[in-house]
Amino acid sequence: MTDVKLPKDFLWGYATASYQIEGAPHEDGRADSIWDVFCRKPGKIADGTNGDVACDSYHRYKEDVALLKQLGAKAYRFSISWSRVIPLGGRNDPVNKAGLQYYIDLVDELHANGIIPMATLFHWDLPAALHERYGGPLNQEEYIQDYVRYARVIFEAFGSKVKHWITYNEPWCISILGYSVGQFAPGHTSNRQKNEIGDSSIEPWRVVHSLLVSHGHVVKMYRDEFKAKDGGQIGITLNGDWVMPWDENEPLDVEACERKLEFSIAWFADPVYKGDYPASMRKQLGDRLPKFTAEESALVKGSNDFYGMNHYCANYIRHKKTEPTPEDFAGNLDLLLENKEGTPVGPETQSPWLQPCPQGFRKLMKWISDRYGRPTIIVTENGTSLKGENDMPVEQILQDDFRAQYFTDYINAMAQAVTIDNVDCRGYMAWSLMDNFEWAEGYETRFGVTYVDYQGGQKRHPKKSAKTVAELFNSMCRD
Ligand code: GBH
Repeated sequence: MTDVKLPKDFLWGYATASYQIEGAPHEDGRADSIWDVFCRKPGKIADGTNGDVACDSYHRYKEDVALLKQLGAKAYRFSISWSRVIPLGGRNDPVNKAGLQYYIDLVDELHANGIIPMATLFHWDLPAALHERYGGPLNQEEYIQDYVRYARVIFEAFGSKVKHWITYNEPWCISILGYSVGQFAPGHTSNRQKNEIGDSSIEPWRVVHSLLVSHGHVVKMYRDEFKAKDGGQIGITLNGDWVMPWDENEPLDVEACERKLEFSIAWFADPVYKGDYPASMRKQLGDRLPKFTAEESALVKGSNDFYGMNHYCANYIRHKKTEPTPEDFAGNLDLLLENKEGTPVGPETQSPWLQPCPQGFRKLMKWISDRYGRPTIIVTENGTSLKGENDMPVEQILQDDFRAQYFTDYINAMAQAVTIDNVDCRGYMAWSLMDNFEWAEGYETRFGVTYVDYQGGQKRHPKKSAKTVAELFNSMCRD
């Protein structure tokens, strides 16, 4: 392998999210998020479970921090549950001191152990009250004011204790899975077999417009009122997988690859770096895609101090020969796991959408770097599930060679992007610190470098991959 290296002060560690790990949904005054409500609907979660206990991190955050320290992590990316801090969510609703204190204690514990906190304000768990009150991000005007007030409460409470802020985790998932496909909370969709509520042709585009403009407002507030004294950085985290033409000799498949990146990544990143949605989206969606007012565009443009990049895998892309349907969100193309010759993207995992393709990571980093003028990138998630892991005996789970290999290949690909392609990447958070509630897949799918014994009191046992990750960074991060 090429001799790759990373900057000595490269920030590496692990990521989690509130609803996936905390449990204690109603303790100390927390109120429901849309995920608490969604999990109660029959048939929505594969194994019928929910986040009521999860990893019990609300009670075990000290164990989590000790674990991070044991694994050698330099940073920890966690998310804050809005309805723990402001149970009813709104700008005139009371702040829940006990809920806020949980995150302050967590951050203090991280600092006491020399671990840098990175906080996400919103990882999908919208307060249920705001969804009921006015439809959450479907109502741009109401939603923005509530989100900005929530962010203000957080920034005021943490001051300079947190220097890395993420406004949103994966607006694509919030919007498409929550308001088009209906696979995630709040489950809106045009598919009447799944839900009586929703319009997949309109809602996802509106939701994202609200998210982007609210992100812009929060970043402006942070820069105007907090940045000078608190010295932090703020950005949005976007998911995005690599693309390869199904038939590499078919120019229309090659073109569709670019369109897929625009519909899944540039949908957000173009407004953030260039001030408007991509032309390919305007062309297909017409007036269903909201328009930025001059004021909104100016607010959103330039609103990233860093690009938060979540990345897992790749897909083969085949153009469609028919006109796009009103529900289409991908750019009128098929996402496939095999190319024309029948070659798979990579080996199978427990997640039907995830087949590893490490070189795709390097290529996508370069694509982002080129399109957006070499932004600073922090990889805020990367990781894999493992086929059949949940059914293996514990000794075998702890020997997760497949995951260790995934991290070896992906971290090397990232280091190549930095060393060879001159990509400005300064951090990497593996997903995830530990097995946790994998949303609609429940607990059957594990993503952790640490095994969580759900039947045995949520005890944590590091897997082999945790050691691999530390070894990789310890050898790569040097002058
Ligand atoms: C991340 O999203 C999440 O941030 C994290 O909470 C989660 O636990 C982790 O992944 C592992 O899943 O079903 O074919 O429409 C990952 C990005 C993008 C992965 C959408 C699943 C579904 C594609 N996700 N993708 S499909």
